This record gives sequence, C-alpha cells and structure tokens, in this order.
Amino acid sequence: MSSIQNTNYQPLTEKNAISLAQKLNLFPEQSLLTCKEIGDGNLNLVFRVVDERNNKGIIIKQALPYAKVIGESWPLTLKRATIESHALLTFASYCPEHIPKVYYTDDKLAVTVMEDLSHLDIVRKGFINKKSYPSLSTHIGTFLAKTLFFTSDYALGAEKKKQLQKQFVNPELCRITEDLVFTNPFFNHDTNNYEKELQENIQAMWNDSFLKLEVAKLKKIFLTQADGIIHGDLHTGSIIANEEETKIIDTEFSFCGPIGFDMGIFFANLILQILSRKDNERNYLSNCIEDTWDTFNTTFVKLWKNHSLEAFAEVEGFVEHILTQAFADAVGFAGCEMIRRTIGLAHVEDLDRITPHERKIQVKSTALEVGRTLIVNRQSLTHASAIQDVIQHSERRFVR
Ligand code: SR1
Ligand code: MG
Repeated sequence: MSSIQNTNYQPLTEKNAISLAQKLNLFPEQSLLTCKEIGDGNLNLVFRVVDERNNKGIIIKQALPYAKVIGESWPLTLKRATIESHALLTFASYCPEHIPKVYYTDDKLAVTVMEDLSHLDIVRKGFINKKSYPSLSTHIGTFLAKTLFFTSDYALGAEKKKQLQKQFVNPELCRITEDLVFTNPFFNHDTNNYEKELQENIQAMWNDSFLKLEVAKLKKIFLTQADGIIHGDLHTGSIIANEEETKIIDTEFSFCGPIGFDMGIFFANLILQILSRKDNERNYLSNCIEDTWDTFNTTFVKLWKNHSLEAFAEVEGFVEHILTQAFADAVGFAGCEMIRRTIGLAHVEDLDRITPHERKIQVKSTALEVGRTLIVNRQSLTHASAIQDVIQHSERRFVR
C-alpha cells in the first residue's frame, strides 16, 4: 500500500494541527490557539483551530490511510485529499459562492486547510431538527448547473475537457460507490447491515431480476458516462447551510461522471428525510426536490444558450434530450442511494434514529419500496412532482 508507506505522512494530533496553523501564518502572532478534532464522517480527521481571543478559526481536514468508519483493515488511498482540494478549487472557479475558501493544501500530508464555516449547520442535522433552508434548492440547483455545464465538453470543447478529466481519475473512491451503492446491497454481501425484520423484503429484492437489470444499467452509466466533474457524494451531510448561505464540502469522491448522479444522491437523502416525517411536516422538503430540479434545468439551459461551443448546440431538442435523460438517471440513482442507505454499510441518521422500532421498520420498508419504484420506473417519472406520487403510493403498503 503505497499511501501508508509514504514517510512524510503522519496523522495529525490536535497539538500538531496547531503547529501547522502557526507554521502557515494563518493567525497573528499573539493568537491564543486551541484545537478540537470535530470529524464525524466516515473517512477523515477534521480539526478546528480557533483563536480564543476572537473565536476566529480555520479547518484542517486530513485523510487517514484507511476508512475511519471501519478501521485499519480497510486501507484507503491518501490521494483522495489531492482530489478533494482540486475539486474544491475547480468548483470554486465556476461557483465560488458555494465553496469554502481553500488556504493551503499538502498532498503528502493529505491535508486541506480551509475557511471555518462553523456558523453553518450540517444540513442533515438541521433537517433532523426540523429546520428549513429557504435558499438551499436555488443554491444547489445553481451549483450543479454551473459546475456540470462548465466542466462539460459543451463548454470546454472535447480536448480541454479530456485534459481536465485526467486530473480527476479517482478509481479507489469510485470503487467504493460502485460496491456500496450499485452492487453489494443487491446481493447477499457481508458489507450489508440491516434489521432482521427486513429480511423477507430484502430477499425478494435479491431475487428480483428485473430490478437487478435496471440497477446494472445505472451502474454502467456511473462507470462509463463522463459528462463533467461531479461531486460524487452529494448527500445532506456534504452540504452546510443557514437561511442565506449554502456551501458544498467533502469533495473527495469527485470524478468525471454522469450529469444526473449528484442530483440523484441529493434527491435520495431528501426523500429519506421526508419518509421519517409526519405528513404535515413534509411540504418544505417536497418543494425542495422540485425547486432544485427546476433551478438546475433553467440555469443549465441558459448557460447552454450563452456559452455552448458544441456545433449541434442549436439543434432543436438536443439540450432537452440531455436534461430529460439526466432527470431519469437522477431518479434511478436516487433509488439506488435510498436502498444502500437503508440496508448497506453506510446508513443515515434520518432513518436509524426513528423510534419506536416498529415504525423504523415500516419507514425502512417504505424506503426500499420507493427506491425500487424509482429505479424501475425512472423513464416514465418525467417531473419531480411524480416522486411525491411514488412516496404516497409506496406508503399505502406500509401503515404509518
Ligand atoms: C466507507 S465509506 C462509506 C460512505 O461514506 C462516504 O460518505 C460515502 O457515502 C461512502 O459510500
Ligand atoms: Mg463525505
């Protein structure tokens, strides 16, 4: 494992993180620096270094040479830190308003030093506490339209796009998604993790060759369709926000992938939060799905009209074809993400915290059913509002 043998690499401690901040001259000399490791994700260390005199801070994120959620038995490349910082810088060049400022990167130490945005909430946690973010849908729709359009063949031209694509070859992290999102949940695999009450539904899914064919088609799109630079893991834990601001973080899964993937992952995590709520608490989230897609669609078309270099750009129906297919793919990807977050290795708090246990099982059963329907019916679900019908229809099967 070359990453672990890298002699310059050492996992930081809180004390070392302060020394690094001092070495980088990111604080005035008279600062009173303290540091806390605050990472609660699956893979990395995250340190917040703060000047106690004025509470101003920075974030130091460091990749570990293994997946934190599993331990040292699951080695993981440190190159993901380089991909992460590179993606932040690339996205910031097209959409700086939604990306934290990067102050320093160190490939050997696998470190990215960036703006402290502790005044923002992790959106998943905010949703669990029933908060709404009125700008979120516009911001995410705009971010996806700008970054996906400006990193595509249509904006860059095929040659420049391929040069950019080379810098985002990310096989190890793509492999995690290929396995954990698109493969293992659909087979009896030892990374799966689910309540015994779901066994019957899961067995039916493993026997469902029609579903498996559709998942295989979606996996093929993920493996092969290099539309533009995507985030690669845009769940609600990768977004921080308040009422006015939205920032996208955790870009280590970034690569040149299919246009519908990030939207699909975002939809799935909104739907899982919807399923965890009572009827009268869902409106904001349902609208969020529709508004995100509408903003994305409108913004992408506008950028296409003003900036496309493609010879066929003005051919009637071409951009509409791209967006129609992107929506269908997003719906299918959302289905895969919902299923893996319910029965796969990496769960979400939105579902796991539900009490009592019987209700958790009902909601998880519904999540599997909604996921399946989104996958197999994705070509006929042509508008975001149709997702609400799928939710309602599936819920009728499992009493709430
Ligand atoms: C072992 S990594 C598990 C999950 O955490 C990341 O956030 C990705 O979603 C990955 O699938
Ligand atoms: Mg992450």
